[in-house]
Amino acid sequence: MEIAALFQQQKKQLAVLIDPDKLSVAQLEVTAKNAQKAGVDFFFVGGSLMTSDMLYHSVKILKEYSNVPVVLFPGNSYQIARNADAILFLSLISGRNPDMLIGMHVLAAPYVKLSGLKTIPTGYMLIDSGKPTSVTYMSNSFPIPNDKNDIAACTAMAGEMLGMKLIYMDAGSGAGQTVPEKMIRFVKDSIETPLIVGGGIRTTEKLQSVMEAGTDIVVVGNRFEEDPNLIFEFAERVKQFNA
Ligand code: 1GP
Repeated sequence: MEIAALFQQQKKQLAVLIDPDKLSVAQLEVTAKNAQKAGVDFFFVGGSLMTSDMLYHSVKILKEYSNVPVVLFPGNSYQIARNADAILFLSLISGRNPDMLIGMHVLAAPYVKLSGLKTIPTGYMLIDSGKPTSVTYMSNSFPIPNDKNDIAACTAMAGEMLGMKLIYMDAGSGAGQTVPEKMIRFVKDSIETPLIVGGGIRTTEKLQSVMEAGTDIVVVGNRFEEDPNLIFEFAERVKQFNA
């Protein structure tokens, strides 16, 4: 199946977020093997700031130890690795920073084209999680207040009308508060586009409740960095939900 079509399935899916700065080669191997065995749907690879120059190598290791599709989730225009399967071509539609809406994209476009990566236009929305996160700081943008469901829904609708193929609501990596279920439901009811939610999801109970609220693709990063064996439990919960 074409990678873009993998995102359009009528079932819940799990994405494991890999921050190449944070995982050693040994940890990457374990994570890749566990994800493969557990039947995880995607790896998302990226971060708001990357200092290690490990992006290409991390993708290589993930692909060596698994068949799970590897999708770049870039924090800026430098995060392009041609050995991945696709790139979320993210526009930060919750913010009003022109660089994050279009500027970085112009810089990245020729390199993305040369890389041959499949691009998946994604409307990226930051949702306030109570305190500043790396991504709000690095993107120089305000997140959507987490009780403003109407703003979130209208932003997602506008993204969809602009042609985005995915909407990604993110509370930010390591967020203390996840995107509220009420907001997820509100947004989900306003769009047809598959909805990705991530940031601060640490338990299978939370995974369950964000799926019940309407999330199509759940992203988990930090919790699996701490314990890659939890991938099995989380993937099992997604499978049970789809059964
Ligand atoms: C952040 O949505 C991701 O961009 C995942 O967040 O690392 O908190 O799981 P966590």
